[in-house]
Amino acid sequence: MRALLDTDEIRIESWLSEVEDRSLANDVLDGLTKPFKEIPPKHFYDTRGSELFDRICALPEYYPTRTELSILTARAQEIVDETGATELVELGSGAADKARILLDAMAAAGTLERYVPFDVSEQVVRDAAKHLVAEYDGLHVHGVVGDFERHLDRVPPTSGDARIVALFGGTVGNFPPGTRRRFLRKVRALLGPDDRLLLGTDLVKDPAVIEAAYDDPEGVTAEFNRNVLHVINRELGADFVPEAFEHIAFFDRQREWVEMRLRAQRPCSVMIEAIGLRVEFAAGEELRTEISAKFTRGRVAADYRAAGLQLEGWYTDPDELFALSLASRAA
Ligand code: SAH
Ligand code: AVI
Repeated sequence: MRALLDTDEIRIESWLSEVEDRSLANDVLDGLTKPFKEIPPKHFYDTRGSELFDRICALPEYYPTRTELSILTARAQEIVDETGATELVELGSGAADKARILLDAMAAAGTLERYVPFDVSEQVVRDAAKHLVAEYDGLHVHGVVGDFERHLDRVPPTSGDARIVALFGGTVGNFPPGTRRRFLRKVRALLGPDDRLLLGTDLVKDPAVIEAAYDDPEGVTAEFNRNVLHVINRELGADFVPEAFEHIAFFDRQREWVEMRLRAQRPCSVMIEAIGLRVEFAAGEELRTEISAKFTRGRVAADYRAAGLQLEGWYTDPDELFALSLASRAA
């Protein structure tokens, strides 16, 4: 562990070590030598990737962010009053815009003590910590820079009072179904009897609406998608030509998830120096970079049951585009 910052109000620690962290190298070696090439979506989020994601959130086609914000605005006080939470742990915290709504409600209830942003991107954790301590009197921020698939047990122990562990944005849909349930089981281990999980899930709807959200005319999502190639070039000394790859996004109606892919527009031979790997792409060959599962209430409840959690609250918008749900440890 590296302590990145330690003051009266802010502590930030990183569990990502530059020397030992072989995660990108391993994922690239495994993913690009499979018969169907694939890279997990966590590698989108360097500083540029996080900025591109923030631009996606402001696009008119990308309904999840503004819809989740509206649900949260309507329900935050009720959720905080019901849970009595003094602490918010946010996994994949990003710009922390959604956290602010809950922190406002906790401040209004007079319970606000601590915010724990957890993200793989050091910059977003640092920025959130700096801004939030300036905005909320007496707030302590304990930031964790890490991979929530590997470092969830590094979330600091609860202060003893109730806490909310939140995962917003529909990020849980970026895990394949089996991994998703294992992840939720690990999240369960963070919850004491009075703690609650607050989970954002994008809902199944008209495929045209979903596909538009993942293929905007400005090309911001395309640039976000190609960013993973920039990351591999920089971090692993590769020579991808990102512009040679076309952004693809489609809704798989059977699996009810969106897939983002990058399609080679011509044959490409790519050298990845750091792992001594040459990879060939045929013209038209695709690399899967993300799945984004869409949910029904039944699917969320079933995932909770499989992970030892129980659904306690379901909050949605009038058009049922997106849902927030509250869960506790099952008895
Ligand atoms: N919660 C925000 C951001 C969602 S984007 C919102 O709802 O708008 C997903 C966030 O999760 C990004 O900030 C990204 O850096 C982070 N993330 C993705 N994979 C991660 C991982 N494996 N471990 C930790 N953080 C991760
Ligand atoms: C972070 N995650 C929930 C986003 C999603 O919608 O699956 C990432 C994203 N991919 C393309 N646009 C946004």
